[in-house]
Amino acid sequence: MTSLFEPVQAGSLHLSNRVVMAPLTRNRAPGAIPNDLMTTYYRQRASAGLIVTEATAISHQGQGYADVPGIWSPEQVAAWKKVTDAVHAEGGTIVVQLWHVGRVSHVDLQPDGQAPVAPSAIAAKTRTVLIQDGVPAFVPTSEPRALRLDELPGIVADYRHAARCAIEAGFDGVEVHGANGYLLDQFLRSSSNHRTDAYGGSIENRARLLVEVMQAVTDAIGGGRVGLRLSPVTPANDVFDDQPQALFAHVMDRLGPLQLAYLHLIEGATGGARDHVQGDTPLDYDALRERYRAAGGTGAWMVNNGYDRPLAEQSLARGADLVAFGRLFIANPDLPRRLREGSELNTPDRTTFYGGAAKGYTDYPALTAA
Ligand code: 8OZ
Repeated sequence: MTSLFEPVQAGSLHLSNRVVMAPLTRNRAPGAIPNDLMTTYYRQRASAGLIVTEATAISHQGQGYADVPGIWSPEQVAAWKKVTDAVHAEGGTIVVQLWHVGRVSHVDLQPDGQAPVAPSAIAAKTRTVLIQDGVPAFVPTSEPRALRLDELPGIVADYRHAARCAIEAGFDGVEVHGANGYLLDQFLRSSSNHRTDAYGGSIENRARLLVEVMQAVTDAIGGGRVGLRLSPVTPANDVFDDQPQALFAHVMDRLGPLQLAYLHLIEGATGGARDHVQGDTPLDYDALRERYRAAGGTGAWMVNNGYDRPLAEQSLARGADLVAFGRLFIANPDLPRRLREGSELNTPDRTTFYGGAAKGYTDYPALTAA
């Protein structure tokens, strides 16, 4: 039986174990630039088989929350280089999650206070975080405008540019954020995409932008260094689709040939019920994996959402290759060791998840030696 603590190859990435640190938004990068505190935080977690960084904006337009980092400028690349060097010095592997929030933004976070962009001019019934008078404030997202057809090549180019920046910054690869109701997911799902051009309507059309982005990023840095996160039935950020099985089966068909490093599936509602149902039937994730394999997909299969060790082992036995842990990694910098030894786990403190400084970020204790 495969163990969580065995090495695995994911495309070009050689991972020392199967315990992945999930992407976690922490809002501690003022000015969208990584800093020394973040370097410490990631270094502390380098024993993960793979670290996926917090969601990181590919452009100013892709920003949707206060104090999240970006990866499009030379200054950001130089700052991320300190993070990747620190993780590599500890023997870790790290990819950056490439993010465009689409409509999940606020005019205060956008270039020149413009409206956020989306497939269609439909507001998300969701909130984002601004920093007002130094404190985080949850505010409704702004009304978006629909992207023009002639703007879509620029979006693809922004992903390509960010992927190149990632390699320059020393990352081992990238994970494209195709989940949780952000831009690429807004294009995929029928509730947020009412376009009547080649990027809306049929499943094939709604998947077009995602496929173009994956092709561009893969061409730029090699498929073996590229992962993708999907959340086929999540209601996060107000997205819905009535035929998720068919939609994501088509996505699997298109991803198979790209020879990606991995696919990262959030099962159910993000951070919520694993058996959340959206659309016609409960989603069959095993069928999606089989479809991906049938399409020639050789990437590792990563699962996420509310995992503990027993559930992770069950999932490996069913065919998963990697398991991503979120909240447990916030509170346990040495999570792989704790899972392996069956040690007690520190409890994450929700009040310090988003924003702030070292408290609830770099001050969770690791076990002492031996
Ligand atoms: C929590 C808060 C803000 C953003 C996601 C990037 O859901 C996020 C996110 C999570 O993928």
